Amino acid sequence: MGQIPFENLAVWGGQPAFNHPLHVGRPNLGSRAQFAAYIDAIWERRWLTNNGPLVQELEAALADFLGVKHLILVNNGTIALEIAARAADVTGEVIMPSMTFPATPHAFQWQGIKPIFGDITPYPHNLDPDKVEALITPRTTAVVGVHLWGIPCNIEKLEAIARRHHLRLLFDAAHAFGCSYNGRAIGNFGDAEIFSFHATKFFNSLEGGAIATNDDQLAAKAAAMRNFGFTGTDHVGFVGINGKMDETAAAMGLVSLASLDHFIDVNRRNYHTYQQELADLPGIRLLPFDESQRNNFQYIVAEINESEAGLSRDEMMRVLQAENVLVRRYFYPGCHRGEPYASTPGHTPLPLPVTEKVVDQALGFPTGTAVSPADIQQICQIIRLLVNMTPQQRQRLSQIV
Ligand code: T4K
Repeated sequence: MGQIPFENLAVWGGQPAFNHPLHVGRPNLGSRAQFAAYIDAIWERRWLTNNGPLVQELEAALADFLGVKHLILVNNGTIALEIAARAADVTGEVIMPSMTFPATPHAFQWQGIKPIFGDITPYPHNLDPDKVEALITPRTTAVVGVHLWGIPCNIEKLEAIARRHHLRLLFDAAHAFGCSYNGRAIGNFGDAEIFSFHATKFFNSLEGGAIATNDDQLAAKAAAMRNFGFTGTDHVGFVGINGKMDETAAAMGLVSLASLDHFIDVNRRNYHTYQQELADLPGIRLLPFDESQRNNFQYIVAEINESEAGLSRDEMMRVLQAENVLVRRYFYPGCHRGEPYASTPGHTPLPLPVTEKVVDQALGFPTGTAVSPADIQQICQIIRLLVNMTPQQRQRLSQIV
């Protein structure tokens, strides 16, 4: 692969390095023929939704895969969080990180439960358990940990806090399907964990999500709540919502499940390629995975330290995007800076210094089955070029991006 001359960077108006966009979150696709066969069968059966046979088949397969007692499929990860919160009787205030996708706080705020943002640790980018207790008030009923980038929270410490203060413990495991903690599959921790199977997740059901729990009572409530609260024909036991997954989504989930190992192998290969290519570059810190555990490697995130790399995360992002490398500043600027949390008091009672730093440094890179090792080598060549700029080149670049 040829070295790209500085003069040829697309920010100066030249041809982008890639003639098609490389996305973060480009969907992984399994067998099209298998999907078509499922669709034919759906047609034949005329059973489209409302706990159809494919939903039941996928539920059983996923519960078995995770070794969890109950897995309740729903139509997306946000609804999974909303239902899990209600089924666990969460009210008042709930402590969670700000460093997450807005779906996490919104799922609670939407039902009048106040998100209280706590800081994260520098690594992993998850709720810092040592800063949780200072946020507990008489109104607190739950802690929500987010396994960001699929890297598990410090579950033991969060469990101890929840036990000590009689709080519910939920995990937003939207990124962590297929990952493990101390050898046990994510999905088995806290009162419940939720997954997202959105198109951009490495394992997708078009749109979709799930609640996983080993608590029989919580599971029964959640299953009823996703279907308007029906606990039997003509009998409504709880307030409910329409959270049902339809048969086409379940078909896609089954197709994705058949290719799960392949998707993880590709993600692992891509991660190792980035690791190898970026290892010696100053100021670029690829977030590591603990390879003694199971990982899905679906989010490739690096922290860009401006003083060491010689350019800021945002400058790097603009150069790469001009090259058609659609890197993302997940999750800039942090939920606490978005509405309604920024302008209603009390959501951020304590400063979030680590979050503030991470939201300014984190950059997500393209991966998945639509990205090849050669693509990654080329992306990393551009990054190398940027990190090795002369002071004059640096100055020129800073005037344009
Ligand atoms: N908790 C956490 C921690 C989450 O990250 C999420 C969702 C949730 C809860 C809620 O789960 P869901 O209710 O969504 O099931 C995307 C996803 O929409 C969202 O599911 C995900 N997290 C989040 C991290 O990423 P955006 O706003 O970044 O999506 P968008 O449209 O910019 O797409 C991302 C990239 O993927 C783009 O470069 C385009 C590409 N793409 C996307 C789609 C949908 C494709 O190439 N093909 C496609 O079909 O939120």
